[in-house]
Amino acid sequence: MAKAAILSGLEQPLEVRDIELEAPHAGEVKVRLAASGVCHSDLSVQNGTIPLPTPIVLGHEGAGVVEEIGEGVTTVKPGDHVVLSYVPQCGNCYSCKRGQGYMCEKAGAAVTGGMLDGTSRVKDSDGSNLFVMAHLGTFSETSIVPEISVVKIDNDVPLKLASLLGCGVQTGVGAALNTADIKEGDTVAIIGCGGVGLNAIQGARIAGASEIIAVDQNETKLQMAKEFGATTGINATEKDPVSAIFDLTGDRAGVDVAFEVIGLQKTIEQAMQITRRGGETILVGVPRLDVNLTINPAFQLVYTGKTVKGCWYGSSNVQQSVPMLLDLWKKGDLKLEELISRTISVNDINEAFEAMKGGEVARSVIEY
Ligand code: PAD
Ligand code: ZN
Repeated sequence: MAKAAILSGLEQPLEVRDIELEAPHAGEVKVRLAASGVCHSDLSVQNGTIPLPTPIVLGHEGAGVVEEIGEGVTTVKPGDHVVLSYVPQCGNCYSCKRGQGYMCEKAGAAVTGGMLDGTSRVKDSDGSNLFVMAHLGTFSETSIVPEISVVKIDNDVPLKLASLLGCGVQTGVGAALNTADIKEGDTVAIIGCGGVGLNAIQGARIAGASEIIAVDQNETKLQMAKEFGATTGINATEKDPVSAIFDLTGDRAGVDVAFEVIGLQKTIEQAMQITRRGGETILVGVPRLDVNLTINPAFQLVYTGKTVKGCWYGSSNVQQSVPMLLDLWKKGDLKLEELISRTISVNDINEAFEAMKGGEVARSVIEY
């Protein structure tokens, strides 16, 4: 039995109650969660931006301790500390073998809300099956997850900090280090400085960008952005970010790399506009499925030599990037503690969603 936060339908508040878990099947692992970050993508399932079946245990950014392993599991054993990856990475498929673990062919099954074979390991209090987000469902004290969704880490890393590597840090830092091609001395802009955007900012700093322009509509976020490495902040409620960035970049008319980390049509268009000729636009925010762009290919892509790139999970291969990120943290180059605005109990999940809607927090982290 485990206490979990369940979404029963669109726009419903989450309900916290006990669930029952089966033993892990072959190739699966039972993990006792220590912590789970609350990401905007969880909220996006609740409001329908990311369509997933319900009733579902949300949460996809977690870390914990392996409690039990299923048949054939070799990479972890009970007692191991692990970060959960919201993208399973098998290491053997076409994408994984080409260094694109974030596009692993096993990952498509996540839309079913089940395990890799589509079936459920979790039952509600009335005995009916529950779905889980991203094969994980980290808003639960305990979870059954695929072996290929766990990354073993050293036992001395605080699990509360490690949980953030499961999504926000991996995605944001990876967007800057892997998806984008930031060169030493580049000027970059980040539109949206929440839990993911702040990590794109610190990733850009690590990649050697010399000017980092942060755009948000919340003054607290712009303050945080500066702590994470932004050199300039633009409050989008006070100034039009596009003309402000044209003013800042002079004849170049835009930044070398622009990141959109919200998922709105308007801010995606802004990110494309503020990208200089020959520069890159990196789309990280997850838009609603009905958002469409009108692109003039001659002026916006061909004559201007611009690239627009989608970023899924920071284009990360987790077995390599998790230890790399922890090394950066140990050296003091990567901020993790500073991302945690609030530590909460799973019972406070709806308040955490409200705080996220209000733009008040970088990350709320549930501690179990
Ligand atoms: P968040 O809610 O913590 O941050 C969003 C930020 O955007 C907040 O600081 C807001 O104040 C700010 N904001 C909102 N509207 C505007 C606006 N019009 N102009 C300027 N600023 C604005 O979210 P998050 O950082 O957890 O997630 C951000 C997005 O990234 C979200 O769409 C999420 O689903 C997506 C995501 N993508 C991946 C991926 O792999 N691509 C992974 C994880 C999250
Ligand atoms: Zn996320």
